[in-house]
Amino acid sequence: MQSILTKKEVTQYQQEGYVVPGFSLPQEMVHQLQITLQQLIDANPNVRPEKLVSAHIEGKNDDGVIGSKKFLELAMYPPLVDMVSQLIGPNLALWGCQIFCKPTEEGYATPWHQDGQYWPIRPLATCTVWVAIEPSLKSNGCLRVIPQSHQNKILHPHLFEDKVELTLNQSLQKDTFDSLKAVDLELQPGQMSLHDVYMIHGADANTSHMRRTGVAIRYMPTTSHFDRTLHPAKGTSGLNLNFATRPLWLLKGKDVCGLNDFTVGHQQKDL
Ligand SMILES: O=C(O)CCC(=O)C(=O)O
Repeated sequence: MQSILTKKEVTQYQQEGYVVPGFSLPQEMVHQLQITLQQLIDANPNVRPEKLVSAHIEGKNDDGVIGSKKFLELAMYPPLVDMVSQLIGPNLALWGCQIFCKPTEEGYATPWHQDGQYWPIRPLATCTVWVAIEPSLKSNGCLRVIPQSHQNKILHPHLFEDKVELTLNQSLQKDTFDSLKAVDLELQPGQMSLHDVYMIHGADANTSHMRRTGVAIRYMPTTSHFDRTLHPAKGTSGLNLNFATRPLWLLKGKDVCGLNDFTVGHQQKDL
């Protein structure tokens, strides 16, 4: 089978910490996801649309969201799994999926951060596929990355940001990176970016008249352990996260570390 990512794209991810591949979702699939997105928002009137954690788990999940298996189907879509496998290896688990939908005019900002500092994965490893369901542009708060910031595999100190209007209450100290180096990842619906767990990234608030939505799908190599006993950000992320009962799906290969539990959280939630 032909690989989805070109050699150049794989190298770009390894060297820069992110890539926007030439591959994008078929238009009909994007259209269906836009319908599902609206259903998800309507089903969760009390959850901020930037914080729709575990949107892929059908029914009410332990992160407080009523999710849809349509997002699980997206996470399992073979071209996505193949791309991630090209980047982090043949043994893959799906462990998370969050919708970041920033409404018009008052969509929350995402502070500069590294994902790894609030995730219970050891050794720390994850590739996120961020799929645009709506246009994600400079004008409505697209994802911004600091190229090469993943290279030393260092988690820099994060501060607790005590503000409501943020997608995440963890923010990198300003002197740990140069924000002038930021690259805007502008995407049209169906396009996607992939980023490494150590990558410094963030996004401006959406003050425009155009809603901005991405689905962030989290995949880890099974050489790593999703350790349910860890609480890295000690409840200060501002997200409702319940890692203790978060279901994992083995999508490809085997559980190399032998420590991951693929049964927890699956009761009545399988496809
Ligand atoms: O979409 C956003 O604003 C933030 C996304 C993000 O931080 C992530 O996917 O890790």
